[in-house]
Amino acid sequence: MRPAPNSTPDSIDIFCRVIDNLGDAGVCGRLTHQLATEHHKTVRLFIDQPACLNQILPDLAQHAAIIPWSEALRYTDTADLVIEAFACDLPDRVLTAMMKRTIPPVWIDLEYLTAEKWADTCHAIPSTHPMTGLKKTLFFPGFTPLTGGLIRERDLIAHRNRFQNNPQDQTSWRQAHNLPPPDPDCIDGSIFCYPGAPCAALFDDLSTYSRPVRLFQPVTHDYGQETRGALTLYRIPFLSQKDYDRLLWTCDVNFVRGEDSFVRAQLAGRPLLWNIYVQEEQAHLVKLDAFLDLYTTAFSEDLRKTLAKTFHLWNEIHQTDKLWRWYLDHLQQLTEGANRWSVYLEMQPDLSDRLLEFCKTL
Ligand code: TRH
Repeated sequence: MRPAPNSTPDSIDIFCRVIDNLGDAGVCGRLTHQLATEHHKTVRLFIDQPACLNQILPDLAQHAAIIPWSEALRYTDTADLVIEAFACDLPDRVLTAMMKRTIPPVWIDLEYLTAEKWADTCHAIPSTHPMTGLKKTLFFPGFTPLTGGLIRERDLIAHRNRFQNNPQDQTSWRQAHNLPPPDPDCIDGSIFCYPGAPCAALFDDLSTYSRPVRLFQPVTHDYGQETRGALTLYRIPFLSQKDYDRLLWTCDVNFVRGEDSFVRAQLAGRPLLWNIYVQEEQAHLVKLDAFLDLYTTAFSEDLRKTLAKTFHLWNEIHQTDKLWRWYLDHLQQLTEGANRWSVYLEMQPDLSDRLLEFCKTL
């Protein structure tokens, strides 16, 4: 039975099919973890590639059931809340079980993140599923109070602040990952991007920078270290999500991609450069500009324009323009802007709270 109005669901099923890379599993695993550990819900994550979670969320199975997608074909009991992530198409068996309940579960279609304005109006819109007559509601993560918000663990910002204000903690963490300690003479960055990003132009430019630059790049093989002029690139083993946060927190600038690392970099309160996931008909560029419009609202006009250009350069493979040095020259202003943005996000309820609040309204 679904819980009475004004209460939140006790049990939650999340369905996820991995399209590519780690983002879909990363988002669903993170949400599963938070709903189980902070909200004390009974959560089952049905996922077609459970192995993706081993490295990024090694302790998830201690808190929630991780169930291979094939098991959904034997699905009988639905949870109070069913989350279909990224329109992954629930198996017929699941739809049948949902229809069989006297009071059907709350069915949420958790969508991809966008800063586009329409997300404000399309968020939380219900529709009737044509085949089953069940009600399904679109849930759009986003940056404004009118959207579904962003995943942000309850203590994340307190942990981040403690870590960022404690050089010893940062040094110990770095030592454990074979990274050099923080050094005020150096600029440290993390880098996680798609193969299409213009890394060659970036590395060229940074190798002649006026200060040493150290870039830390999590990779799955070919670990090692390479120095070219002012730039040293450290290829380190891929991290868990928890450690990846610490990497973002300890760096002066973070190159991130996709969706989840992009959000975590914003919550790190440090400047970022976003390598956006390419979509058909250049739809991703509209998404990129929508984000920049919001993110740079409080920046000076000059900074705003050049920052937007830098973000665009980072998304064009054949780019040879050299704006990276400009970026590093303006790190202080960019850090102030990144902090303001993080505070703006911190003031809003996170996605899990909005999701559970939404269930109460039904
Ligand atoms: O991996 P991504 O490119 O993921 C996605 C998918 O491609 C998806 O299909 C697409 O729709 C979406 O992007 C927009 O990038 P993302 O979203 O940043 O996910 C990476 C995950 O990996 C995230 O949860 C953070 C995690 N991670 C670690 O845990 N450790 C690491 O060392 C790194 C670099 C990342």
